[in-house]
Amino acid sequence: MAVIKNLINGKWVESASGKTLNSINPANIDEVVGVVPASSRPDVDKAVEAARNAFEKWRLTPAPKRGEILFRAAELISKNKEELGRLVTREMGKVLPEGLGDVQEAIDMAYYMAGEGRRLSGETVPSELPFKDCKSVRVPIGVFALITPWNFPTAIPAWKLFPALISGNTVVFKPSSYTPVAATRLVELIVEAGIPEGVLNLIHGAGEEIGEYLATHPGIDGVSFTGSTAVGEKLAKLCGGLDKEISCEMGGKNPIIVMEDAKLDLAVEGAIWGGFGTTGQRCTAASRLIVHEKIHDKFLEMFISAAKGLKLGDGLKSDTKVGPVINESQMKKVLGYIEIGKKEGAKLTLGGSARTEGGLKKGYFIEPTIFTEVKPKMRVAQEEIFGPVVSIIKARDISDAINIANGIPYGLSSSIYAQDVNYTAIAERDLDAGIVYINAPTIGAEIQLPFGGTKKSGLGRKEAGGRGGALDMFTKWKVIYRDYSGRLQKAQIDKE
Ligand code: UN1
Repeated sequence: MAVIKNLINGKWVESASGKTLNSINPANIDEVVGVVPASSRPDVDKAVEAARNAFEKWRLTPAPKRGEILFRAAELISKNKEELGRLVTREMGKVLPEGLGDVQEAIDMAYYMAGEGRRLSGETVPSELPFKDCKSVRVPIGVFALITPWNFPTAIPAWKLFPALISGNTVVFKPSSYTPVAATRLVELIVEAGIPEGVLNLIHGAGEEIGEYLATHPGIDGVSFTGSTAVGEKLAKLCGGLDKEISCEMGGKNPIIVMEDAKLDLAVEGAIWGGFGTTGQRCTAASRLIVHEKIHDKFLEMFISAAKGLKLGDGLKSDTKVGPVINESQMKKVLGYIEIGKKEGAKLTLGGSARTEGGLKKGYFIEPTIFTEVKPKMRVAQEEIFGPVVSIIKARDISDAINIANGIPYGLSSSIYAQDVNYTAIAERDLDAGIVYINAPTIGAEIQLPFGGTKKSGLGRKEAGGRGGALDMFTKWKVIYRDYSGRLQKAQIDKE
């Protein structure tokens, strides 16, 4: 069991109150993975102050030098990948190959953003006047609050930490109180890589206790949040009123469309991975399958038989395909949605219950669950469940399928399986989502392109790399005009 502390101004410290929280293995609730500080407002104040004090020096540290620290962090995380991946599985529950994938995504982001230290490019354009030049440069925003969820205990923190740091911001990082140990291990490795004191501060505690206080703190300039739509929208309202930058990655209700000409084996494999991978606990999870009526019954038969083969269990065991859900309240929420689905007339075709037999009795296990005969406006087809529950909806043709896909409050990820290029081209053009996959499921975005959604899936800037990605979240543009004529030149007025 790990005994974890907060990191404030380069020192590992307990919470001011001395109170603690336990982090529990969701596959075996007798196992305490770590004990962490239950921080309160005075701890937040200290962390914000440390980040403020460190900002000036970090801002002036050349970005390539900041990049070298990130590069060393990437090397250290790579070296410790196996240990970190196992920790992710023990603390969050996802199966080990996915725990390792989580860490790999953090490594990818560290290398990518380390490289950005030698780019961070702006524009140089000609002036309308002689002896004058004009350019735009990216500058850091200041002190960021980074608030992350439990479903990607190292990847999502890395999506925020590395772009924030390479851009010259200092940060106060608050990971989910359900996965604090993995987050701390990530931070330890960044410290080992040489991040200066106060630049990266880590504070543990319950979101209800310190989340809003941190995000709205007068010493915070910007907030990057990933979590539920309800919390994200609330924080965005509060921060907007305080003139703080805020970006939120939130929920999803992501569709896979399966057309009548799709390769069904491929579509079934993708739908299983997208729907039940990570126990459905991804904001990108494929929780809706929109299936053409001509192949609906055949697809269903194949999908159900594949889902029956998914073994529930501890993610560290090599034959486990679906791990537990994260905690008791999530378990109640998912089971509650299964009841809602039954009541509103969807047909429960597979699963639907918690499982407690044998090795499952100490964890939060729910069977892979399939609803069929789902109507597009039912709650199980509209609301994010965040568990191993997939709803299947019949569609008449491509335009019916696209309408159903878009007819939800979310727009994060989407997918189509089809051979006809005209179908896939229409899907590319018309699916209202931040990400569209062709012949691949809704999960598995790569870090070198922007990540984020439309409607209730995302507010503000996007995450990750590429044009329109996280550098836009963590920097602001400054424009510089330099006049070297030695006289007053008047733009728009001088004739020569
Ligand atoms: C999330 O579920 O919050 O595209 C992030 C994916 C992963 C990231 C998911 N790369 O599924």
